Amino acid sequence: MRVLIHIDQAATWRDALAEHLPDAEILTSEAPANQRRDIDYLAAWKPPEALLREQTDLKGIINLGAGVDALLNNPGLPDDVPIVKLRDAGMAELIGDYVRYGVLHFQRDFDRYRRQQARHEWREHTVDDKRDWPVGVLGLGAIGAKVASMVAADGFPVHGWSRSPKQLDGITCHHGDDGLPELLGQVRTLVLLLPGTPHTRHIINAEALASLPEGASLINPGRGTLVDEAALLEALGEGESEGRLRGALLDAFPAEPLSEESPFWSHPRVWVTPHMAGPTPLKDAVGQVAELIEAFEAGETLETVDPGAGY
Ligand code: OXD
Repeated sequence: MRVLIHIDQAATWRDALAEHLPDAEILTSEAPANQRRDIDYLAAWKPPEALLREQTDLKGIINLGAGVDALLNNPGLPDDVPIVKLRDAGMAELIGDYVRYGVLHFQRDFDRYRRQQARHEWREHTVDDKRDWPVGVLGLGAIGAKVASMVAADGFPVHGWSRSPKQLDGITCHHGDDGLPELLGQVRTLVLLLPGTPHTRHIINAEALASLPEGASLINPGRGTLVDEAALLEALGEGESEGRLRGALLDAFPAEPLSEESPFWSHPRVWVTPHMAGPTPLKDAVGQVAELIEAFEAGETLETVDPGAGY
C-alpha cells in the first residue's frame, strides 16, 4: 500500500505514520514526480491542484484538518474518491483554549485595560459575573460541542446552535432558521465554529450582528467566510470608543494570509491571530490517519465527507 502525505513538515508526519503502518510505503509530496505514482491514499492539508490531478488511482483521501472547504473547492479534486476528515484529534481542545482565552479577554475587560495602558490610565472596571455572560457557539460538530462544553465548565451559560436539532449536556441548544436569532439575541460573546459552506457564507451579516445585544463581542476561530467583513467593520465602528460591537478576536479570514491593507490589522478593538487556534496535533492525528487507512483497507463503512453539504 502506498500513502502520500502533503502538509507542512510532511517528513515528520511520514516518519510518525510509518510507526503505525510498518508495511506501508509512505512518501511525502516532495518526493520526485516519478515516485509519486500508484498512490492508494493521499493524506493532505490543502494539497495543490496539480498534486491532486496527478493521482489517478486513489482509494481514499484523508483531510488532515477539520474543515474540508479548501479541499472541496480545489478544482483538481477527483469526483469519485471518498474523503474522510480528522475528527477532533486534539484540535478541539486547542480551539477550546483559544475561545476560553477570548471569552475571558472580554469578560474580564483585558481589551479595555490594554487600551487604558496605552494611555497610562489606572481605572478598574466592575467585573460582570460569569453567570450573567452567556456565550453562544455556532456549530455543534465534534469541535463546537467540545468547545461549548469547555466554556460551560468554566461557569459561563452556553447556548449552542446547529442546523438540525442537537442535545448536549449543560448547553442550551437552538437549531434551524428560527433558533439563530433566538440565540443571537441573548449572547454577550459569539463564537463561530461552523464549517465554511455555501449555506454558512455570511451567516454573520448585518442583520445577525444587529440581533446581538449592545456591546457583544465576537470570536471567530472557524472560517472567514462565515462573516460579512464589511458588516462587521460597520458594527464595530471606528476608533477606541466601543461601538455596538465591543470587539472581535479573529483567527480566520476569507483570504489568508490577511492582506496587509486589511483594516482589521489596525482596528483598536480587533485582535488578529494567524489561523493558529487549532493546529492539527501530529501525535493524535497520525494515529487517526492510520486507523482510517486500515478501515479503508478492511472495507469498513466510514463516515465520509458529503461534498454537497460541504462537511
Ligand atoms: C482546520 C483548520 O480545518 O485548521 O483544521 O482550519
